[in-house]
Amino acid sequence: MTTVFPSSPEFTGPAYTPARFEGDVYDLVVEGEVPTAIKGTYYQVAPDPQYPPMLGQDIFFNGDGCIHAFTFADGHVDFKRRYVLTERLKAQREARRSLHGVYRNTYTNDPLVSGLSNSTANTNVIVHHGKLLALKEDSHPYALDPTTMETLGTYDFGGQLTSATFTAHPKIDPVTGDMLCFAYEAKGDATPDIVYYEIDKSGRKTKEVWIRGPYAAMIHDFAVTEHYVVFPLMPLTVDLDRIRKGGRHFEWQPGLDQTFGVLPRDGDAKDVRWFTAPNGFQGHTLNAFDDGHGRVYVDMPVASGNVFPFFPQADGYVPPPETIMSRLTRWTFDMNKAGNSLEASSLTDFICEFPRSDDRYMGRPYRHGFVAGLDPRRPYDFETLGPPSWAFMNFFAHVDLTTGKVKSWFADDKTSVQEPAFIPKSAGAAEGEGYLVALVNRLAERATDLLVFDAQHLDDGPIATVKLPVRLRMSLHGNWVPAV
Ligand code: V55
Ligand code: FE
Repeated sequence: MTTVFPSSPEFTGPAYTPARFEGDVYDLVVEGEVPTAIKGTYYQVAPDPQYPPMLGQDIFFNGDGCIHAFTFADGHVDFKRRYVLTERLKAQREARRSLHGVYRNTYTNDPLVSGLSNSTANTNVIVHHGKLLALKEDSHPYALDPTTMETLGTYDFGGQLTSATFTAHPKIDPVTGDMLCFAYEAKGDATPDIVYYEIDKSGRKTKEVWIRGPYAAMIHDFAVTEHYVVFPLMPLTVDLDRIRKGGRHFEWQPGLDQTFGVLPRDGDAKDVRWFTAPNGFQGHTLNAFDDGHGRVYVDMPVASGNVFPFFPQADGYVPPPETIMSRLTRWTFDMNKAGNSLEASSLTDFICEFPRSDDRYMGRPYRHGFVAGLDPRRPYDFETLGPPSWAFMNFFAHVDLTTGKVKSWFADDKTSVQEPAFIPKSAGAAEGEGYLVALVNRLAERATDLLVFDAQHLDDGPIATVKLPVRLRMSLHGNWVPAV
């Protein structure tokens, strides 16, 4: 490779410099003690561009998906890192260069990849009916073998997927094991169509409801409860003309409401109700539940403005990052009331994102939340590190939603923390009783560690630091899969 990566923040520094390797490390070095109760694999995915961008610049969200697997057994942790061998990555490797233009704009790609899946498979990984699915919301999933991490190919659930796209944030119903999932822009670029699916634990589609949104917008995550699903349409809209002219897929709309579609799970398209709240940025879902009487509660960080500076508004404006603060919010939808308004209340008073709950309580009344937080009052080694890069966070927090008590752990002035995942102590353990794992970037050392906490005692600090001998690129989402 004779070209080099750009010197912009998207491709430089301890978190964002591409890592680009694949490999295995048997028995990672552990400081402290990994509890033997932790048995299974933590899968997690990073966008990691194989080649410098064809157009000379690119956004973080367009990197090729590379999966990390941390397998825990007997107090030891083994590591594997593999690219998803997507159609686009295979074509790039053959050409020995990037063939892809603007994020989610196939009109700007090299003709060599026309007709191929545009998926980078870089946003989330989840195991369902024995398949490791690598997800990107613009395309069908990729399936991999969970043990070997060999890519099997694009996956349409054996012909059952009728949409052009598929979410990166499916949920598993803890009672049935069904995958509750959806697609937006489900009939292709800029279509306002949304489809909701339920896929049972043997991989059979048991429900499919098509609805039409009021406009085409990003629906990055969604929320499920026992009786409802909620689709948050973010004020990031899509315009086919702009895309055809080679422009950005998404544009921030500062004057547009936050919109939510609420679908009863036993209902049909005619039963969807639309709710609106003032302009803001809906983040990832922590959890949601309903009271059995038509009141639906959805908990998520919500920011006052655009968290994605790479999707600016029409005049190019992006707010200064220090003015954008995501705060954990509870939305209440009352299906007994007419109208389109909903209530918002604050759950905590600090900046956070990447919320996770004990997945055994997905969609049900729950008590424990875990987040990555940003406390701007904490020390930061600006002299060594320069300005913090996008998605910089500096602490983990456990929020007890019953008592309102928060326990947190600040890393240090040279560490950025990533999304945590909750691991139950055992299948029958009480809610929140278990461990929290998360990657952290050691920014001064250009290193990456996996930390293990007692989930109920984050403030005691990690009980184990699992050290990687190589730096990983900044990553996104992951999920815990217990050993069988
Ligand atoms: C997100 C991430 C994406 C994407 C769309 O975090 C939304 C939100 C990593 O790619 O394509
Ligand atoms: Fe996400």
